[in-house]
Amino acid sequence: MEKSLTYPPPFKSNDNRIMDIKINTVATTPFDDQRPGTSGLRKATTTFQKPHYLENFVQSIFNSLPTLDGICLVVGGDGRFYNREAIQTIIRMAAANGIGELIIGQGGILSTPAASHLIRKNGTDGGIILSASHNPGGPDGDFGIKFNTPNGGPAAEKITEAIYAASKTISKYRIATADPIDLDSIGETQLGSLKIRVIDAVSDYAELMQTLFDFDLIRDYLAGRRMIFDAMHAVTGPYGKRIFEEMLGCPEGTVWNGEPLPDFGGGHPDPNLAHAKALVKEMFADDGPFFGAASDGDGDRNMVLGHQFFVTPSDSLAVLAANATVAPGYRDGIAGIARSMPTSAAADRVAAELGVDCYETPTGWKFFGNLLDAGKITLCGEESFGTGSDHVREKDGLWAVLFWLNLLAAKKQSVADIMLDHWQTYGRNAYARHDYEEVDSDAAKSLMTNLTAKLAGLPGSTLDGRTVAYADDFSYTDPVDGSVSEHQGLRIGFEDGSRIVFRLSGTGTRGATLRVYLEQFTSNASDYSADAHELLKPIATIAHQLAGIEYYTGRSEPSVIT
Ligand code: VG1
Ligand code: CO
Repeated sequence: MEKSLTYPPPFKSNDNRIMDIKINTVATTPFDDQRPGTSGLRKATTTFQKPHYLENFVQSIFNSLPTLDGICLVVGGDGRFYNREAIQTIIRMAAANGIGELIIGQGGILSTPAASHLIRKNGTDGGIILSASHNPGGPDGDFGIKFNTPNGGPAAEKITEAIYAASKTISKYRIATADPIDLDSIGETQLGSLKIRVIDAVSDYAELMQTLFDFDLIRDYLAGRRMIFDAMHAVTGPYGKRIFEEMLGCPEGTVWNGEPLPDFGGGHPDPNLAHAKALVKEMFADDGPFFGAASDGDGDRNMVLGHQFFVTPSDSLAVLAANATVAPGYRDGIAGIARSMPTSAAADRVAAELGVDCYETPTGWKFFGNLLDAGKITLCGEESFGTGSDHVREKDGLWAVLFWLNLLAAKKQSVADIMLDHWQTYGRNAYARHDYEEVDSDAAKSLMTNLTAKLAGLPGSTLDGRTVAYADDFSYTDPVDGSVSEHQGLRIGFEDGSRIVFRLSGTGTRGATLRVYLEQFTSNASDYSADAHELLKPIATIAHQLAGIEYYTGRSEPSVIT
């Protein structure tokens, strides 16, 4: 881990405001629903607004740390409704718990990858990220909170389980009485023994990007070409404006929806074909831009589009891996690749060609941390619009967009041509995810139980003309620390290279969300121009029948296809 700043960072005493505090110990009782999911604790905003709810969880995080004495944490969020209130609470609790310093993004804003970078760059003891990522925000939307460890990544399961355990026995929390801290002015404030440093949220991140990509090449290439970056009124607005419009010379207006809003402008800040509709329409217009991209609520997801062309996230990981050396940060090649289990095997084919290892992990970025820290992988990704590398320990939306721009500038080809070339070399893993949202939780569990019981009998049998090669309940043993994570999704693989995966979401907040992941490999050139959904129709039908989706959920169609 690089530590380019000294720690603790120098304290500028001429610029601080000193505020007195009174420390209170508040009696509380546990909530029974504070188990972090795929990515932190995510609940309806109204749940977080219940008296003691946020405080209990924050104190549970604190109670599970080895020490609090004088430690430094990064704090920031995606700007959604309740972000500022939550940060003020965390500040007062940090002051009362003997924490030494908080580094906070201006306005309480930090994208998830920028927070990860700040933790690493300043060598802090971790960070708290306030986000429900791609879930809608606002008083009727969702809120979330996540703890990241000193490597910059989401806490591993061992730690999230310790936080959960602490939340079940909590009886008191410590909080200071103090005036709200000004989060909008850059500078330092002293609150009792706690130093609060409000910093520019964008600069360090933008600097990091300049070390990884050839900004001069990209700037020259973009001159006279039109691209769009849709920040979806979420956290990447300020990052996108600085990087695309100020540093890379794109005209004003290149960044769409660039102002972070507490309710994301009423939208669903999830960068996919279903939720970034206006961008997709513009990209598919006859005179549409050559390149378009979008990011999610907290800036860790990305969607990449060419003119009249959509790149699946699984393909994006494979293409970036195959061409990594075009970018200065990856000029020496990559050590290995990891993908989450439901992500298509497109990256595996590239890894095999490059002669590097490819790891298959459970869903969620926390499972990449050990592999990245151990230097076993350089790139990693998920089918859910997440791509990243060892530059931070979170997925990184803008990083992926810049990587694509660097690639386009180096190859001087369209997005569609790059993708077609890739398929001609490696074959195509046609891919889609079908989500059944807000289904009855018990019905979803019954579906999974019933399907699990069928798995053992499937291998060797034939479903609609396809022979099942394997069927299992995915279990992962971390190659670095040996920890085992079970029940990570049901996989059914066929001899022809197609695959169906079933999982229940760990980020949804209402009922259950059933995710069905469909993959079909083809090396038949006539399939390269075909619609993925056409190619996947036969296995979608198998999935429906095998799991009894309509029987259990009452749904004949998914709510969202991505
Ligand atoms: C979803 C995605 C998963 C991703 C997670 C967090 O989880 O499927 O790949 O890591 O969201 O992404 P689940 O359990 O609902 O399938 V983010 O951008 O919401 O932090
Ligand atoms: Co996100």
